[in-house]
Amino acid sequence: MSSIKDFASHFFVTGDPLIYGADVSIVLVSLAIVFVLTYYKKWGWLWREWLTTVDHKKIGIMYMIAALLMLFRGGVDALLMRMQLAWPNVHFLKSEHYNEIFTTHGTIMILFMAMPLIFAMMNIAVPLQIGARDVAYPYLNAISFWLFFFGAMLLNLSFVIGGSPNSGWTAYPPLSGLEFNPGPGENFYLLSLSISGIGSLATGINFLVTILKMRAPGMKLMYMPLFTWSVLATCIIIIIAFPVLTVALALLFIDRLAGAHFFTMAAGGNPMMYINLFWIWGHPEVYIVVLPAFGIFSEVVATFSKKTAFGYKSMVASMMLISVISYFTWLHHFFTMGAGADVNTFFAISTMMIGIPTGVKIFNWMFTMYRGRIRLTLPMLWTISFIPCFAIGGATGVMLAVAPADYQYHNSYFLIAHFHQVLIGGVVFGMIAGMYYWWPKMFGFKLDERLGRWAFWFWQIGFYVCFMPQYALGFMGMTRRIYTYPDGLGWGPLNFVSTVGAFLMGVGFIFQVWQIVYSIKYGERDLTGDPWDGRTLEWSIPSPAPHYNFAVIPHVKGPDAWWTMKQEMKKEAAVKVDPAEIKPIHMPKNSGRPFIMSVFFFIAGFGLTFNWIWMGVFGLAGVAICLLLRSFEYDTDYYIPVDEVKRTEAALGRL
Ligand code: HEM
Ligand SMILES: [Cu+2]
Repeated sequence: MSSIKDFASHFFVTGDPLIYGADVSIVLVSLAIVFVLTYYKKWGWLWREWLTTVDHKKIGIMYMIAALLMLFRGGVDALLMRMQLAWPNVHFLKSEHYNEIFTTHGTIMILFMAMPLIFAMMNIAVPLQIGARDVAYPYLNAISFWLFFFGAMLLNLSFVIGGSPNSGWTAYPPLSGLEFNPGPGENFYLLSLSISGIGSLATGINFLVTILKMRAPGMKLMYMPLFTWSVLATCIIIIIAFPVLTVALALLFIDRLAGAHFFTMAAGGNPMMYINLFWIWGHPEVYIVVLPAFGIFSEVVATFSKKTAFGYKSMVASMMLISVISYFTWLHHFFTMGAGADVNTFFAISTMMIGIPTGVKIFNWMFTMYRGRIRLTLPMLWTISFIPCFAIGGATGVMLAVAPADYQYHNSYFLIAHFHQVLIGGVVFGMIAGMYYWWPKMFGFKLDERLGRWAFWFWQIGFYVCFMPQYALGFMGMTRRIYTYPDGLGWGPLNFVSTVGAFLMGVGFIFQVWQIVYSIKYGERDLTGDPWDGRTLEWSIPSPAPHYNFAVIPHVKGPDAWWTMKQEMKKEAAVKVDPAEIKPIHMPKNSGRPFIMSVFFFIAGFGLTFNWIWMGVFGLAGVAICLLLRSFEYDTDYYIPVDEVKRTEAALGRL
């Protein structure tokens, strides 16, 4: 009995009411899901329609749902931290617990919220924008999604089983090494990021090939919508950056599992090596998440100003430039670690240079709006609010890039305020704009404007109330990653204000949940397929798109393909499909293997986290078998007959 208890207390996290609460809610939510699925007999539907799907639109929706759940989890972490810091000498969270929370918050927000959210938008929009029927490798696309999903689940599990990582989202050794950090926490971090990282790399390759190879006839590169361009730039960064991360994580894991010394001074290794590798990925990573947001803003501004994007070519050039320069800035993350004046100067200048193309883009968005017929819809509101927010974030970024001054700001709350300003103002606002913009395309109805405006204002006001005081706190000497502070430093009031702001954003999020639930019932249906009077091809087909997307692949004659088609003929005529042109459509078949293979990855990751080699081997063997089976599979695709396409299109009023 006592040995069981011993084992269980090593295995399950105990001793904290918050964690018992989480245990209970995990069990309850799981039971509720199982009950609902069984009661409504939905298991078969779930498996056939979703878990085995290779349709990019459904994969995009699953990414979006998972990312919003992770935004909730990361947001709860954020609120817990802000509660802890609201007054001096609070003892709500223990120091150890605070460390775990800022670690999981950062990790989840960047890797399991921002990344999947951009993958969601890519999946939902890119194939439609370029007139394709799917991505280049639909089966691989499903694998990418499930690897991300199970990677995220692995990290989330650490909260109740084994214990969370606690050395920050950057996991610098030696703190994250075995000597100072025994136990499974860091292993959870390393393995979950590795598993989902494979998926991200595959997504980068998949979309690069899709954009280069799958465009509709006539769509030259310079005719592509700006969102597609932003994804192309992003994919290039992903393909170069992610392998570096994987190597860094693998080496650190080998240090921990097998006692190697890549990053331990003692036996000839060097922690600086890890720090370099991490940021060679980490800096480009921030552009991986922000460039697609730039793409979304470009689409939204053009659509809701009724104008072609101003300075298309300079937009493209600036994105490509950013994707290159972002590789030469990584060292600004450790100006204070002794690289010397020359090296610091190089990286200070390269960092500041990124401001130039970014500034070009900001001016282009403003010139697009200038004299445009602006409609203040929800996507447009979020886009307009992004501009000042990102301008301030960019300015404080340039302040941080002044190497000697960074000795003052380094690891202070000034930095915390800066990166939240660009990550929330850029990435989160951008993805929310994209979500509102493409929502009718995904689901066939619009999200309610009135509730959306409440959400918007709560988010906006909350944002500034939360983060502006933090710049001041940074100047007052408050450092990051401290779990409490003494009275008498004058930090109390500003921290309290900041916490209030965080909760206002929380209210904004609740409004959005309400907005979605409300709109499912009462949202305005989109019967035209083109609710915003759009400019790009995704608006030329019905909402939601039939699963083959285009009954007849369009011919593209210039930029803003759909807009020109609408100009040339009446809109009713433009959406009509010529029955003579319909041919059988070649589509990939669904497959359960991406899901099953990712479960094996999860098992391997879980086993290795606890150093249970047998379980790791078992999981990896499962992965190998899945791969092997796939290579002997020939029955992977099928044709949709012409009749069926005709029937579908007729039902949608397109024939
Ligand atoms: C929604 C409102 C948010 C609030 C109130 C918030 C709050 C916080 C707080 C209090 C910290 C810890 C600071 C410290 O003690 O050192 C933190 C750290 C961090 N946050 Fe957020 N956050 C929010 C959203 C986000 C988003 C959207 C992202 C990324 C896309 C993000 C990324 C990070 C990262 C990377 C860290 C650093 C973690 C570390 O030091 O290891 N946060 N945040
Ligand atoms: Cu950086």
